[in-house]
Amino acid sequence: HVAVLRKDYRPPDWLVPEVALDVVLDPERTVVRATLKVERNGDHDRPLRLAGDDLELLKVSGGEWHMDGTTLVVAIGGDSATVETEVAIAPNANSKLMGLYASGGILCTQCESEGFRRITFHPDRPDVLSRYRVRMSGDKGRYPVLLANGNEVTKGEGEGGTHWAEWEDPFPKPSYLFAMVAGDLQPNRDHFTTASGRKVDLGIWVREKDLPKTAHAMESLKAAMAWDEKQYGREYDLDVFNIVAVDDFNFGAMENKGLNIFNSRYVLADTETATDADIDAVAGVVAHEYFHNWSGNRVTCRDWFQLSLKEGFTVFRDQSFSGDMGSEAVKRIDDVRLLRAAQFPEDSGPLAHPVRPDSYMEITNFYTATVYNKGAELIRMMKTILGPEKFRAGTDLYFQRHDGQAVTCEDFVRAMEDASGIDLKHFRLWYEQAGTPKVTAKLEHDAEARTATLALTQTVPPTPEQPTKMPMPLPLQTALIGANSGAEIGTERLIILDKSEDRITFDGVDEPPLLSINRGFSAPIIVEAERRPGELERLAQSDGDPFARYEAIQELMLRVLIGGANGEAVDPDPVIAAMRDTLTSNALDPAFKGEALVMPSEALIGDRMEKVDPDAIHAAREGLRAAVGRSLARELGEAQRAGAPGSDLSPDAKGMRRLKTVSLALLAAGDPAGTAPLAKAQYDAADNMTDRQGALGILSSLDAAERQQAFDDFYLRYRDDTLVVDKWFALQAVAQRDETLATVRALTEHADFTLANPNRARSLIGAFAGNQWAFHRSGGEGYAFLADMILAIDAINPQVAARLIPPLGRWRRFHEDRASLMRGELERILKAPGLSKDVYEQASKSLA
Ligand code: HT7
Ligand code: ZN
Repeated sequence: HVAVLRKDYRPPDWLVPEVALDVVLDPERTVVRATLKVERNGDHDRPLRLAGDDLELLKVSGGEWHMDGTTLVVAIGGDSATVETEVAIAPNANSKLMGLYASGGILCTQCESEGFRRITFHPDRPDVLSRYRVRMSGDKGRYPVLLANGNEVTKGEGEGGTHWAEWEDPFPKPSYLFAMVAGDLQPNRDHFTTASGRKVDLGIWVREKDLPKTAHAMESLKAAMAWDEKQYGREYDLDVFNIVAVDDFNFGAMENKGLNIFNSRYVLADTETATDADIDAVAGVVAHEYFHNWSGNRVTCRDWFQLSLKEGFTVFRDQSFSGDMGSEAVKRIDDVRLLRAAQFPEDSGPLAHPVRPDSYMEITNFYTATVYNKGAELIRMMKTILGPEKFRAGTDLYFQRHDGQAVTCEDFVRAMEDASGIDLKHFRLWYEQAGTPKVTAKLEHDAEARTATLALTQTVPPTPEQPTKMPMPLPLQTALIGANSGAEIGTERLIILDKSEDRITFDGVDEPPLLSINRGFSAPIIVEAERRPGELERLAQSDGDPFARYEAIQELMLRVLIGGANGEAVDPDPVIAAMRDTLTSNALDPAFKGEALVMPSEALIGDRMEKVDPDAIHAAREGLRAAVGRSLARELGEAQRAGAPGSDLSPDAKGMRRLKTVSLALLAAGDPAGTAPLAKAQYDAADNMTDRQGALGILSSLDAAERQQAFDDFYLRYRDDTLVVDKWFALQAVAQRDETLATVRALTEHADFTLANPNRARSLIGAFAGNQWAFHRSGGEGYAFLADMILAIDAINPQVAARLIPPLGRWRRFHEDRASLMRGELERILKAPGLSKDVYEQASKSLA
C-alpha cells in the first residue's frame, strides 16, 4: 500500500467542466452512462486518467483507451473532448457503503472522499469542479421518489411501471459532493425565506413512520439558516434544500450540495426516544452539514490534506451555533471533554498527525478528532487572537476571495491576515506540528512591590515523524483572583506564549493571587500549574469564568483519583466539600452543576498517569464516587427528586434532567443495593428518554434484580425502533461489571445484531472497546474479541473496521503484561489474508 504525500500535489491535467449522467436504477445491476466534457489543463501531452473502483466497464468512446489497474486511461488528441463511458454497478452487494448502495430498500450515494469512482469513471479529486446534470430512471413502485443535487428540471413516466427525473445543479462542484437518492420516502416540507427575500423549499425525507420524528431537525435547519446569515453573512443559494435519512451510514452525515444525506440517528428525534444529548446532537449535525454549503461546498478543498479547511472551520461554526442556541458555558465544557477524550489520546499515540497531515495511505482514516476538533480549536484561537470583528472581516474576505474555488488551509490563514493586518506567520505551526503542547505555570506574589510574576514554559512532545518541535503561539486567557476577596484583580489578559519560556508581570496585586489560566480553554493544551494548598478549592468557589471553575473542580477530583490509583493515601474531603458547594449553590444553574459533578472518566485518569492501571483507576474512581454518594446523600436525593417535564427543552430543564441522573449515579455508588429501587422508579416514571436511559445506564452496572427487569422492559418497549435498540446494546456494553465481556459476546448472537449496520456494530463493539475497565480486564480476552470483530467487520466494511483499531494501538500506555497482549492482537490482524488498506494502515502504524 503506497502513501500519498502532500508535497507531491500537482494541479489536474484535465478539467471536467460538465458531467451528464444517465442512471438506470436496479438494486442488483444499475447501469451508469456518463458523458464528460474534458479540457486540457496546461501545456502537456499526458492522457486523461479516470479513477474507477469496483466498476464493470461496458463501453468507452472519445479516444483510444486502456486500463492501468483500475484507472481508465484515454488518449486525447485536442485540447478538449467528450468522453463517454458505460458501467454497471451492484448497489445491493455494496457493503462498504461508499458509492451507490442500498439501505433498507432505499438507494443512496456516499461519495466523500473517493466514492464517486465507485459510480462512474472520473478524476474524482476535489480540485476538479463540474456542472452536473443527472437523469435517474427506475421502478416507480419501488422508487417513487428520485432526488439528486440542485433543482429538478423535468420528469416523466417510462415503460413497464418505470419513471424518471432529471436534476441539474447550477453550481460547479467536486465529485465528492455528488448525490442521488431513490426510494419510498415521505417529506416533511417547510420553507425558509432568506435575508434577501428568496423562498427556499425545505424537505426532510424519511420513511413514512418516521415523519413525526423530523420536527426537531426541521426547526434546527431553519435556525441554522438564520444563524449563518446573521453571524457570517451567508445566505443559502439554491431554491431547494433536501435532507434524506438512511439507517446504514458510515459517518454522521454528508453535505452533498442541496441534498444532504444523513445517518438517521442525526435526523430522527423526539423526547420519547431520544435523550437531550441526542436531540442536541441532531441540531449540531444538521447545522454542521448546512454550514458546509459555504465552508466546504462554495469554497472547497484543493486536496484531501486540506480536509481541516472545511471540517475544522465547520465544526467551529456548529459549536458556536450550539453555544448560541443553549448554554455557551456548558457547550464549551462538553466540547473540551470530547477533545480530551478523543483528540488528546490520538495526539499522544501512534496515529498522531498534524491538523493538515503530510501523508496518508487511505484518506478516510484521516477523518479524525485531530482534523475535526483540533482543527476547530485552531479557528477558535485565530478568532481569539484577532478579536470578533477582525475575525468576521477575515471570513468575509475568505468567502468572497475564494468563492467557487478549491483552496488550502494556507489560503484561509492568509485571508485572516489580509483582513486583519495581524501577522499569523508563527501561528501556521499549529497546522504543521502534531502533539499537544504542555505548559507549566507558576505564579509568585511580591506583596511589597504589589506585583505578581507568572513564569511559563512550553514543550511540544515528539510525535511520529516529528521528533523535534518549535514552540507555538499559545493564546492564554488569564486572570488573577484575590485569594481573600474572591474578586478578579484587574482585567482578564490575553497572554500569547510563543517561546519556550516567558515571565509575565501583573501590577497592582494587593492580596495573594490565585491563577486562573487558559480560561474558556483558549488554547488546546495541557496546563500544569503549580498550586498552593487550598488554591483549587478557592477557584472552585470563586472563579468567574465558568469553564475555569469547572476545571478547578475537575482538577481537585483528578488529584484525589490519580493519587488513589497510584496507591497513595488521599483525602476525599476537599472534593466532597467542593461538590457540596456546587450542588447547593444558588448562583449556579443546574446545567453547569450537572457537568461539574461528573467525575473525570477512567480513560481521562489513565491519560494523566505514567502508565494506565485500569483496575487501580476503577477502584479509585468507584471509591471516591461511593464516598461522595454517602456524604452527600441528602443533597443528591433532593437533586434527583427534582426534574423537568420531558417536553421542556429549555437549557434549565435539560440541566435539571442531567443533574437528576448524575445525582442518581452518585447515590448508587454510595449505596448500590439501596438505590436500585430508586433507579428502577426513575426508569418506570420517566416521561422522556433522558430520564429513562439515565436510569438504565446506572442499573446496567448494578447487581440487582431491577437490572434485568429494566433491560427486558426496554427491549420490549422499543424493539421496533432501530435507534433505541442501538441504545439497548450500548448500555450493556458500557456496564461496569465482571460479566461485561461475556454479555457482549452473547449479544453478538442476538437476532437484532449485525456487523453490517455501522450504528449497530459501533453500539456494541465500539462501546465495549471504550469501556476501559472491561476492555482491559487482565488476560487479554477483550483484546482478542475486538481483534476478531475488526477482522469480521473488515470483510464487510473496512472504514468501520479501521475506526476500531485505536483502542488496541494505545498499548504503549499500559504495563508490559497488557501491552504485549495488545501488540499480539495487532500482529494477528496484520497477518490476516485479504486485509483492507484501511485496517492495514491503522494497524501497521499502531505497531511502529
Ligand atoms: N464531510 C462528511 C464526511 C463523510 C465521510 C467521509 C468518509 C466516509 C464516509 C463519510 N460520510 C460523510 C461529514 C461531515 O460533515 O464532516
Ligand atoms: Zn463536516
